[in-house]
Amino acid sequence: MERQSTEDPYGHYVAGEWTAGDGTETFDSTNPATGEALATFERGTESDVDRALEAAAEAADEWRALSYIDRAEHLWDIYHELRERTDELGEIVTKECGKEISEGRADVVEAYHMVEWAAGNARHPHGDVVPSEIASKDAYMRRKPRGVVGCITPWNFPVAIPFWHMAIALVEGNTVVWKPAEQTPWCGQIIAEMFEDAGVPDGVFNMVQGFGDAGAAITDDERVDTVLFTGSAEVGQEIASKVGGEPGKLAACEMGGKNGIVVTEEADLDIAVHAAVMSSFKTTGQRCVSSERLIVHTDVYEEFKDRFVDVAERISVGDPLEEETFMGPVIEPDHVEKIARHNELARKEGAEVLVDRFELGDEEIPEGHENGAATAADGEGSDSYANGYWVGPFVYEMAYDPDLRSLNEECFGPHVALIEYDGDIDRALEIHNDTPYGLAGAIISEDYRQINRFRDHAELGLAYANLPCIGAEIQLPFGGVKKSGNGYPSAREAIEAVTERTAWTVNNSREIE
Ligand code: TXE
Repeated sequence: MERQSTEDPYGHYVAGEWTAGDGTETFDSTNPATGEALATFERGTESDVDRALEAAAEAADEWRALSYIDRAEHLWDIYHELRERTDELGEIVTKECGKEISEGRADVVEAYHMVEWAAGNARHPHGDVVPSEIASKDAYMRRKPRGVVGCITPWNFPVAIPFWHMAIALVEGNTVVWKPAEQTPWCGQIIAEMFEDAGVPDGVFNMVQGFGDAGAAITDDERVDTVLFTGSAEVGQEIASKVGGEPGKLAACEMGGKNGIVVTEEADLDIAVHAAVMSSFKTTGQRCVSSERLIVHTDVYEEFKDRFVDVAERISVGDPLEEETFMGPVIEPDHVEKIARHNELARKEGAEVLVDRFELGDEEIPEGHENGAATAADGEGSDSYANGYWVGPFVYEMAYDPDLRSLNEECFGPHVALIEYDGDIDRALEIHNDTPYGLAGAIISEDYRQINRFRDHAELGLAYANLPCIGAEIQLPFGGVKKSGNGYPSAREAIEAVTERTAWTVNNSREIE
């Protein structure tokens, strides 16, 4: 059923139609900078998911029968739309998830880069020709789509991550049922409109809005062949064990981290401070690759500390729509509380607090704002930002102890520990690797021997040298080890999760074996 009036909630996109679904509940998308509702959405139920899966299963045969290149044509239309609407969609990302505006646009840019990669890949070789043991035989590895792919995505990259999952799944010939994060349904709505405008055949792409129960209805259903998930370690672990435990089903999950940056004794401290600031505070610390542990050699510790603290004290927190803002708000009130709990835990465990701007005090108020409230000069009214979800940097030093929860549990906010180490790179690696996670990390060093040792022994999926630990290029694998994930729900490696391999051997002679 089409939305009848602008008062109606936005619905789900199933089998090529907009539908209000069966649910009786709705939910709002909220601007984290103001606390204001942006739009209202239907909350998907199990039966809404059921219809979406039915549509995806029915559309699967026709979609896989198309050539790679025909499937990619639809994605190219979406690529052009994402490019043309980057500013508009980037602003919606910022309004809905609070990341500052250049990051909002970057989220869309990353999405079209992924679509470009996936659609371009349609013209590249798929599979392998391998030598046969017998001269008269040809031996190949061929790929086939797995069928229906369920995609579950988080709020912190509300446009890029859905395309990490879906662009590859679709070009490889699968149909998709997607549930956007409940915090960013507006981005979900616009992406679904793009699929509609691109004329993607009915049932090939389906979107159900909703919460974790709708997500679980997707992952638990037997019609789903592969689940691609990005989100928390808890949910990812649950999905990986449920789905991964079933024969014939696959899950590729990418979760969070407790990422570290190692600064060695001869590091260039300009690079080190820049890398630490970008990695700890960009996206207000809400990236899976954000660093929450800075492991610094004793020879440079004091100087690094002074310089890092100086920036953390001055960094601008404010209106994410302003280009000069460095940190916007965090996603929701629960997240403010979660960060407060982590700050408190660090204190209880003996942290020496160096910067505490959790509650923005009068002297720390970003220009143009008062207690997080926009001033009249912003043209937004005097208190439109008063109800936003604001927190500032929290920096502490902590003597390393493997049992400290604060050095092991992900906060997902601008919360960062400085840990001093004495000794060689192996001591730094011992501290670095001592977390249950293994997603991303960096080394800042001028010594290639230390850099190479870090590359080879840091327990990570993404490793950087003399760079912030902040993102990845889409043509590289994106995923982690240990509690950070199993598999790679993006780029080239995601092809493994969304295709089956057939070992295909052909006898070219008339010999009977
Ligand atoms: O994640 P969830 P949340 C971490 C970060 C953050 C914490 C919680 O520490 O504070 O996770 O964030 C859907 N079956 N990261 O609550 O709950 C859910 O509806 C199937 C790191 O956002 O994992 C949403 O669409 N699906 C991360 C998606 O899973 C379920 C980014 C993510 O939600 C489900 C985000 C279930 N049982 C958070 N329960 C990163 N890797 O960057 C929830 N969902």
